[in-house]
Amino acid sequence: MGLFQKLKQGLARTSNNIRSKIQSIFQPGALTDEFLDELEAVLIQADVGVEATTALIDSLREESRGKSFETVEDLYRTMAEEVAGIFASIDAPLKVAGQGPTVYTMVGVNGSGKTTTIAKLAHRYTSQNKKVVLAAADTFRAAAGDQLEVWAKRTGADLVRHSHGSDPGAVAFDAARAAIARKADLLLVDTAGRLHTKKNLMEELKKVIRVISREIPGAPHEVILVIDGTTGQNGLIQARVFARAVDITGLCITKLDGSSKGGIAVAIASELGIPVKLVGVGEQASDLRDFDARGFAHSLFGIDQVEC
Ligand SMILES: Nc1nc2c(ncn2[C@@H]2O[C@H](COP(=O)(O)OP(=O)(O)O)[C@@H](O)[C@H]2O)c(=O)[nH]1
Ligand SMILES: [Mg+2]
Repeated sequence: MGLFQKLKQGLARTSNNIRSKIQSIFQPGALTDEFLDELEAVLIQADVGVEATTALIDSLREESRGKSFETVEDLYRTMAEEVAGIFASIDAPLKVAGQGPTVYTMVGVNGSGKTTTIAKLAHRYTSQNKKVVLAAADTFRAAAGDQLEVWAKRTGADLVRHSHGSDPGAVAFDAARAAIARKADLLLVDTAGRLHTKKNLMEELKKVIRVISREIPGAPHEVILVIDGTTGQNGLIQARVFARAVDITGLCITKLDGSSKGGIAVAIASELGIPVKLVGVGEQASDLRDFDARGFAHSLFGIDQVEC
């Protein structure tokens, strides 16, 4: 199955839900205020978030003035384009260093998919014959380093790790030095995600980022917040917490192959103005794709689209 099909299937529950609710209230013709109110509730329930929903409803109201929607499919298409527009307005591809290693740091709560996403990126870049170094800066979870080691071996990436419980800043330092010395193209930095000591975690992340930026000018080129696409509104709350502490440059929404609530991607992008850069659509190394705003938006409304 293609990655786009996996995404579409993963979003099927959300899109079916959205479609059946809209279908039940849709009447051909002009959009009434009553309909728009109900539509608002449908979007909120789909985790699109208050801010994005308000913006969508407002522009739909604007756009539909003097216009009539003959079929509900017309409406889905208009809405999908609007959602795509929210993403497109902040869209930015993964940044790459002009010279020296490009550094991507993954942050996010435990279980969101940071280590897996690093593995997928390692797979992507080693497949392109790039030299990749992984930094196991999640020293909190004993298994995290082991997990990364398995993926390093599998993908042919180098790994820099210290013993369990050691200073993540020191791992970042060694990894940055190693990436430069070995003329690596990519340095991918894994971090811890425990939230019960929120303050310490944020301080730790800041330190990791500080160390990297000191050792490699212009780095990290991306600080990617990894969000589990199945967590709904919790994802928005997590994004606010992380964005307050560190400068998040992009999002990776994972588990969009599962029973995800993809609406959360719209909510975060809209409220925090952070572009979605990557989506995870499975547990395999190849299950990662660059974010495609239109493809995603069309999938959210269950609109058939050719593979893109
Ligand atoms: N179905 C699916 N599972 C994923 C995806 N990304 C990560 N996972 C799974 O989510 C779990 C937690 O992932 P992990 O990378 O260890 O999260 P971390 O704690 O943030 O490092 C693992 O079982 C992964 O296999 C994805 O895109 N789709
Ligand atoms: Mg991990």
